[in-house]
Amino acid sequence: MKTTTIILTIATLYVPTLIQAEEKKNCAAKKRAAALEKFDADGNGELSEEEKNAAKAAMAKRKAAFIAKYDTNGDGKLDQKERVAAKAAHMAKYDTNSDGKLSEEERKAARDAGDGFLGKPHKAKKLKKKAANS
Ligand SMILES: [Ca+2]
Ligand SMILES: [Ca+2]
Repeated sequence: MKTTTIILTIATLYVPTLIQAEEKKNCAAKKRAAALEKFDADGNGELSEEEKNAAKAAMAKRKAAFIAKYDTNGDGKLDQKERVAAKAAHMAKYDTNSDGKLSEEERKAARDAGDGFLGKPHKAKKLKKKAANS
């Protein structure tokens, strides 16, 4: 009985961590695959230094455009309130079935429109939690 309780407690504590780690890993793998698809100009399945630099430049440009769009107080960065507003605008635009989440298809639609949310889904979840608690 005691052993079962201990095992259940350990499982309860560590399973969410493992799931989060898995989500992060999947997210990173998807990002890598998307970057490869987009920036592997010579199609050799790897990113050369030049291709990596092109990818970095494109990301920096995208990030600057994103910040400019949602930086309502004009300080050149996004504070938590601006990020939450950005996320809300993004959800309003791409959560086409209005379930309050972005499915893989909805996320893909945003990416295809060149409007992928900056930040990982698990980070967006954390932001949402923070906003709910404040
Ligand atoms: Ca700002
Ligand atoms: Ca949805």
